[in-house]
Amino acid sequence: MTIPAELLQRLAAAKSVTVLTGAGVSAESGVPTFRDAQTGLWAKFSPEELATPRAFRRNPRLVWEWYEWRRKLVAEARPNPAHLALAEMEKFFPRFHLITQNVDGLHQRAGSRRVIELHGNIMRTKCFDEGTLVSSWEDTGDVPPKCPACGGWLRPDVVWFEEPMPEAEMEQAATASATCDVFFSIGTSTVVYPAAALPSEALRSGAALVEINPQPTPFTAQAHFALAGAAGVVLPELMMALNALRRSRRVTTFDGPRP
Ligand code: BV8
Repeated sequence: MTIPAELLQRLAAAKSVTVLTGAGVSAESGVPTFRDAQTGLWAKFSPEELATPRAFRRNPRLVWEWYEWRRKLVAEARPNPAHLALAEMEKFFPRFHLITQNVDGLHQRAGSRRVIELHGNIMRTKCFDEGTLVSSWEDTGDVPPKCPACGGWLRPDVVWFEEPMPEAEMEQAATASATCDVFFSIGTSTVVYPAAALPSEALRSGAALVEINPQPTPFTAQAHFALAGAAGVVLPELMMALNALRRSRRVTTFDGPRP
């Protein structure tokens, strides 16, 4: 895919870039997206049916086991070229924010150092009743395991549907979306709110919206640049083109401390 010259120019002049990623960025690592049909044991459930407090209260074992299955899959997954390109992109701009809806931690494993996890992280566990993080517990054979402090159920440290968003992360994400020159929406169907409102925030503040997704989304028509391709293909090409531009124009690494 050829990266539009105008996009390269915008990026070469950009002082602040914000990226929002969704499950599509991890698709090439073998982590199923939410749009992918669930398979095997989980074929008859939709993620929206399982990722809620109600589902957990109704059948804690089922929900816990779904997350155990996903945790094992994520632990065996490796960051793909999309994650690696975004880790490189972080160093390219004076101000760069990476906001992710993903809970797999693959951005961090690819080397991204500052990641705003809007929906938590599947590799962390917390007490369902107290909300406190729990890093180890006795294997009593209970499924879900019990909180060592209060005896309540343990659960994954992710934001379920109809649960409130983490305030600090949401505030950081909203500010990063409202103060950037270029906003990338990558690998997300942009249907889950309030994350899906961030591209609108960026557009309202005058940022150029770049979408990278093989499929159209509700934002494709509003995007200044809609790159219809896989993130693992488009992002490495984008970084190669940006580096070539920098070499050709001897655009030095942006001076000034990264905030
Ligand atoms: C909230 C963590 C308010 C868990 C997730 C009633 C009450 C309260 C709220 C609501 C309500 N009714 C509706 C809502 C709002 C609700 C919502 O938006 N629902 C949707 C279904 C309409 N939102 C919430 O509930 C949020 N909380 O509003 O709180 C509140 C306030 C006070 C008190 C109480 C409540 C919380 C939402 C967070 C849910 N948690 N994940 C877990 O992972 O198990 S959401 C989860 O689904 C993801 O994190 C992500 O956000 C979303 C899936 O979206 P995507 O990441 O985009 O993935 P998807 O599969 O959809 O798309 C993949 C895309 O990639 C596709 O476009 C595909 O084309 C593309 N692709 C594929 N391959 C590639 C690719 N792209 C590039 N390269 C490739 N190779």
